This record gives sequence, C-alpha cells and structure tokens, in this order.
Amino acid sequence: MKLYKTRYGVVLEDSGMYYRLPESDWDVLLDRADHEAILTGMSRHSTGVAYFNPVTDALAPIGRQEVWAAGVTYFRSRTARMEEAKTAGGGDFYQRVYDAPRPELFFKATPHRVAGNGGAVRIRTDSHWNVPEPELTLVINALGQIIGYTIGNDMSSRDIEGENPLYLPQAKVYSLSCALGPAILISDKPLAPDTAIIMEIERDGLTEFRGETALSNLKRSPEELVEYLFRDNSFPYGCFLLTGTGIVPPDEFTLQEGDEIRITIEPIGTLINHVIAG
Ligand code: DO4
Ligand code: MG
Repeated sequence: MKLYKTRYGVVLEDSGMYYRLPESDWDVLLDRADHEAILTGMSRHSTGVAYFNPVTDALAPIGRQEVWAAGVTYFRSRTARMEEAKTAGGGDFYQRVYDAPRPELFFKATPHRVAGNGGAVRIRTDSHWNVPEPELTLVINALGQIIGYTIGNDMSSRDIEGENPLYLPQAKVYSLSCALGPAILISDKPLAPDTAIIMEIERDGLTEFRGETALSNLKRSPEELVEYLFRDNSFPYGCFLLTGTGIVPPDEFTLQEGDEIRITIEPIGTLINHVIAG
C-alpha cells in the first residue's frame, strides 16, 4: 500500500483503489510502527476517491522530518567522485569511505527545500556542472524503524564538490536541491535485491541520458545506514534517508534549465521533476 500527501488530505492506495484517510496529520501517520494493520483498518472507514492523479495531486511526502543522505554506497559513485576530486587531491577520501565501517552520512534538506512530484528542482547559478542523483529513500520513524520507502533525488553540483570535499554542504544543500515522492510505499520488509532504479533525462523531447542500476549494487544495508544515523541522534518526527546513487551520467553531461528528470523504482512509482536555474 502507498500513502500520498495531497492538498486535500492523505490518500491511501490499496489494491488499485484510492481512499481518503480520516487522519490528515502526516507526522502522526508516519510515527506509527504497525502501519499495514493500522492503514488497512483506516481504509475500511474511509471514503473512496473517484479520481486521483499522482502527478498533479501529490505533494512532497514530508511533514516536519529532516532529510539526510548517505554517500559513496555504490562503486559507480566512488569512481566518479575520485575522478572529479583528483586535481584537488581529495580522491583518496572516497576510496577510504567506501571501504570503511562508518558510512558517509550528511544532512541534505529541511522540508521547505524539498520538491514533490511534478515540481521544480534547482541547479545553482554559481555552478556549471550539475547532476541529479536517483536514490532509494528510507522512511524512518522516531524509533529508528524503517516503515517504508520513497524515491529521492539528491541534486548535486559536481564542480563545487570536486573543487574541495569541504564544499559538500554547498554542493548539496540549497533551495530545491532535493525531490521526494511520489508516494511512500508502506512496508516493513526489505525491497528485493533485483529492484531496479532507472533514471531518464529528457531535453527538448529527446532522451539525453538513461541509466539503470539495481539495489544489489548498494554496498551497505539499509539497517546499517539507519543504525549509524541514529547513533547519538534523535529525530522526534522520524526522518528520510537517501541511500546514495549508483547512477552517474558521463562527465560531459550537465543538467540544463527545462530538462525533465524521471526516476522510477517500480514498487514505488515514478518521480518526475523539471529543472530550473537561479
Ligand atoms: O561524497 C559525496 C556525496 C556522495 C553522494 O551523494 C552519493 O554517493 O550519492
Ligand atoms: Mg547522493
């Protein structure tokens, strides 16, 4: 089952039917442990929604949660970053964090910086090399339990990060630097390792880039990432954790204003955003 946050309340998708839930507080809904049972009960007392379009009707599925991200969790990300940081002498750090027991975890966004499905994501005006990063995103409650999954886009300025790894927060955190959606797939079970993550970037009606990876290429388990994130830290409303990218376009590629980014993770859906600059 999937949960959508909308302008007119919370919509539950269950077996191809859409229901408007009696509970409309997103933070209350996310702070549950046994979601599947609770939501099934709620749908029995809910009215069906005759027409629902996730592209036009869904908002970013976030309330008061922080958004965090893991990095260098796929070999492809490690290799691309070693290359871009080579001249700055920072390449070695990426190999070391890829091998180390402690993962790279960084703060990514507050809710107002997050775009929903159909919304705009931004490239920085002081950067000339920008890419989207399509990432499976864990939805975690205040107790540190993974209650579901959504799709995340960790927009990144490669030239700023490549110039100096200490510039990471500027390469990663700015207005509309993150997108989440279209829904939260509620599940306490892990996704299958052969689950595909597909990203397509369309420019002027043509496919400019297409890449694909599988969850089996993620080097660390979701539980391991959550365990590190919750060490000596608390998230009263729960949080989102992007799990890193396994797809990096070739070095000659940079996003342009007007590009459309489509990220698909089959059991969750497709997250679609267009790019704005400045
Ligand atoms: O080390 C910088 C960020 C890495 C990242 O965002 C990723 O691997 O997805
Ligand atoms: Mg990333």
